Amino acid sequence: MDQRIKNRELRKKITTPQKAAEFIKDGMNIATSGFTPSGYPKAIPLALAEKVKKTGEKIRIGLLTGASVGDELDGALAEQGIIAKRYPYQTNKPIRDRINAGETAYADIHLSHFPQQVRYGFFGKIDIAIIEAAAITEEGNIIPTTSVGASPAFTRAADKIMIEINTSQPLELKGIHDIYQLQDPPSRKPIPLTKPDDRIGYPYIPVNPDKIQCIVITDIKDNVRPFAPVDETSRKMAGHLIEFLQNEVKKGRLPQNLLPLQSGVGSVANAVLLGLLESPFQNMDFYSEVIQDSVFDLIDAEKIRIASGTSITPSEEGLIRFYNNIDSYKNKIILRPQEISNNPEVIRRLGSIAMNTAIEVDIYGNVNSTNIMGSRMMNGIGGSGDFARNAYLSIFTTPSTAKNGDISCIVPMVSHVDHTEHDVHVIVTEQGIADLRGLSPRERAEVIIENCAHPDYKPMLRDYYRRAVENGGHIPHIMKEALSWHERFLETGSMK
Ligand code: 0RQ
Repeated sequence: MDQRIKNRELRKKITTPQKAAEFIKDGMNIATSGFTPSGYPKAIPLALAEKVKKTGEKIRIGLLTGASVGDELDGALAEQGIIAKRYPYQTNKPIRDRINAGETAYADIHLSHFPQQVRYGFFGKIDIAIIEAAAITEEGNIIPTTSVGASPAFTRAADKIMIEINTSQPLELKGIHDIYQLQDPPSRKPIPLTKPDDRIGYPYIPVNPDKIQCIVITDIKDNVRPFAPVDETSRKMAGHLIEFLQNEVKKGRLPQNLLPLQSGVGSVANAVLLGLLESPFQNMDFYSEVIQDSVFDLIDAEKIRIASGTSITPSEEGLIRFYNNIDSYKNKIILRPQEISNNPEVIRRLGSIAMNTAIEVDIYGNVNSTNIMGSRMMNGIGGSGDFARNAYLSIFTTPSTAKNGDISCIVPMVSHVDHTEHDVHVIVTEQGIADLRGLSPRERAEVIIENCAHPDYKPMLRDYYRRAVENGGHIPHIMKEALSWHERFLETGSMK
C-alpha cells in the first residue's frame, strides 16, 4: 500500500466500504468518478445498496457522474430505489427503467457543460465526491484510473471526498492523465491546447487533503462490455463514410491525414474506426471522448499518431491488451477532463470530424439520439452535441431501419430533437450518404429520401414530401401526419 498511498497521514483514513457507506445520508448529492463504464467506484456503492437492502432504511440521493457507470453503481443503487435524481448520462437498464417509470428524475446534459454547471451550483451542494484512484501522491493528489470524466470538478465542488483505491488498476496508469482545470467566468482564460497531443495540465487531480474523509481499498474490476461483431449494415455505413472522406481529400477540403476524429460509442462507431484501418489514411489524430478497442488497432497499425479522450472503454480483451502494453500505449494516449476533451472552444480550434449515431433522422436533417418514440429515454445526448455543433464536419450514422424493418429511421419529423438541422452536415445509412452542406431544407429532403431511406419506406416518404410541398412553406410539413408514422408503430407494431 506504500506505493498506492504515498501520504502517510492519509493511510490512517483507510476504512471498510461499509463504514464509508455510513457517511451517505438521505437527501445528499453524491458525485462520482466514472465515464462509459470505466473508472467508477464500486465497493462503496455496493456496500450502500447492501445496507439499504438489509435494513430497509430510506436513503434517496442525487447521483452525479461523468457519464455512464457500471452495474455496481447505477444498477445496484437503482435496484434499491436509492437514486432520486440522476445526471448527466446513463446506459444501465435498471436506472433507465426507473427513469422511464418516472421514479428517478433524470436530466440529460451535454457532457462538456456538466462539470462547469456543477461548479456554478446549478445542482445544489455536492456533499461527497467518491473517486476511484490508482494511487494517491505524497501531497494527497489523486491519480485517477481509466477515466477522468468530471472528477476534477467534483473534487473541487464537494464538501468531502472518499477515495476508492482500486488495486486491479495498474500503477503504470500514472502519467497518462492531463488534468487542466478551467477558471470560471468572468475570469476564464483561453485553453492553451492547439494540438491533440498537447499536455497542458497536471498528471493528477489536485486535491485538498483535508477534504479526504476516508479511503477504501478494493480490487473489483470495471464491468466492461463486449462489442457486437461488425455486421453487414455497419460495414456498409463505414464504407460510404470512408469513401466520402477520401473524396473530401481529393477536393482539397480535408488534409491527407484528415482532421482530428471524434467517434461515438457502439457497434457502428467501432465499425467505422475498423474501416479506417483498411483505408489509405495515415498519421491521423483522434480527439474524442471515449477510446475503444478499434483505437488500439489503429495505434498498433501506426495509423493514429495520438488518441486523446476522457476514458478508455475497451471490451474485456481490449482491457487486457491495454494493461499488457500500457507503457507503449501511454505514449499515444492522453486522458483529460471531459470539459476539455469535449470543449467547444477546442473542438472548433482543432476542426474535428465528428461521427455520432442517431436513433432517427427526419427528411430535413434533424436528429434524435436519445428518446425512443419521442418519450422513452435510451441513454442520453452524451458528448454528441458538444462535437456536432462545433465540428468542422458533423456526420451522423444510422441504419435505415430498426426492429426488423418495422421502423424507418428516416421519418417525416423526428419525435424528439437533439441535433437540429443546423448542426448536421452529413447523414449516412447503409443505403448511402446525404451531403447536406449548403442545401436548403427542400433540397435536403430530396437527398435524404433518395440516398438514405430504405427502399420499403422510400415511396411513403416521397408521397409525404410531395403532399407537404403542396402546403408550401420553407420546411414543408403536414402537421396532422408528421408524427403519424410513430403513432402507427405504437398502435400496430409497424410504421408500414
Ligand atoms: O434496440 O437495444 O432493444 O436492440 O435502439 O440501437 O442500432 O444497436 O445502435 O448501440 O450504436 O446505439 C443512438 C442509442 C445508438 C447511441 C444510440 C433501437 C435498436 C436498439 C440501439 P435494442 P443500435 P447503438 C459518445 C457519443 C447518444 C450519445 C452519443 C447513443 C437500440 O449511439 O446513445 O452519441 N447515442 N454519445 O433497435 C426505435 C428507432 C431506433 C430504435 C434504433 N428509430 N426507433 N428504436 N433503435 N433506432 C458517447 C458518450 O457521449 C458517452
